[in-house]
Amino acid sequence: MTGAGRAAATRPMRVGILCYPTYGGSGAVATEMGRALAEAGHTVHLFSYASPFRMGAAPRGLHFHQAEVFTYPLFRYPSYDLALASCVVEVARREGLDVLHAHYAVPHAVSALLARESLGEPGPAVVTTLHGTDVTLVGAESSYGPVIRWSLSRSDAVTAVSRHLADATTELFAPDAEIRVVPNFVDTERFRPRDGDRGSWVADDGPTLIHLSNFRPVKRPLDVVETFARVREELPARLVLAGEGPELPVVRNRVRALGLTDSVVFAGEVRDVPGLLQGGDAFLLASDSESFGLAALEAMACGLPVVSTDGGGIAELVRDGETGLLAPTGDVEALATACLDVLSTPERAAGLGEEGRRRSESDYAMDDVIGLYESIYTEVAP
Ligand code: GMT
Repeated sequence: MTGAGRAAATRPMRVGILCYPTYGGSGAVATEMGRALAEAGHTVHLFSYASPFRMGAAPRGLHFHQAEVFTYPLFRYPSYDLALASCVVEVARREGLDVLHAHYAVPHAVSALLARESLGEPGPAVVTTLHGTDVTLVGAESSYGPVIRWSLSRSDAVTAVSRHLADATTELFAPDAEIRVVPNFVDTERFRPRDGDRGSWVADDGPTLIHLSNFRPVKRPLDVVETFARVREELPARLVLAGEGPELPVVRNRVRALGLTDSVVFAGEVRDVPGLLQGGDAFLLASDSESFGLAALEAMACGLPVVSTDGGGIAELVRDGETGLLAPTGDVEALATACLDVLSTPERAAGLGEEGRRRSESDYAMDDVIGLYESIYTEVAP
């Protein structure tokens, strides 16, 4: 069953979701949650600095609010955190909110807590979902650590998208809060194996590898290109690079330098992600670390075998030899061998892809995971 038409598992609630609007997993999860909750009969207010990239046409019950940052000559660093908190307060006073759900701790958990404090008792409950670099990079390597720890301790519930991330958070922050694991989810009705037409990404003369990311350094997109260069020595394959991000210019240069221009497609920020994935034969991820790897789950739901590095929580999702093949981070030779294995053996690819699809339905179905969040909301909301 998809979110459309699904009945709320709990009493209808008024939920505020704070998230990033940009191309990336946490914004995608938050927006799709908002849609699913609204379709189930809850009233959802989505807060961000721009309309989230997966927003589309909002269903009844889903409202978007843009936090406007106030600038003044004295402010060298205008505060988005305050703008967001103020926007939430204004909507909560007007509409009433039972729960504030912060996706990505920085600054959303802090803004949600500030809004609650401003609203006074009883105020909405605050649920914080950790997605990855809010803990592993921003939290660990910046000066924000003490404030992140405080925000986790003051949230009514804290969730992490994988066991690995929950453990890393406990180790780094020792927060005064239980961290529950609630994995990401996929809409298995929309993300499903192709049923015939493979779309326009397909190579006529060989298999297609897909990579989808926000091209940040943590994704190691140059390793994707280096892996593909080795694959290309053996097979007339094509690589589709979907997404935008800071590393893209370097990636383009490397593709040119390796003479791969004719076999690499730069697809940009693709809206039809299921359509993109359905056109591929395997999905490739070379990240330093992924707390979860949402794009890999979406690929699994579309029946693609996943070839990935094994850093972070990815091995919880991609089972080596069952739903994909894993290699150590940075080992482009091993990644290329794994790609060649799946691309040149269709039966092997089909077996891994079928098991990936099955696991996406059994362990990561949207309704089941949204149901987990609904029970957390009822547990903590006043
Ligand atoms: O943490 C980030 O880099 C940003 C975030 C995002 O917005 O894309 O990605 C993280 O959250 C996703 C959704 O939960 C996970 O699928 C990604 O694995 C995770 N990224 C990293 O851990 C690098």
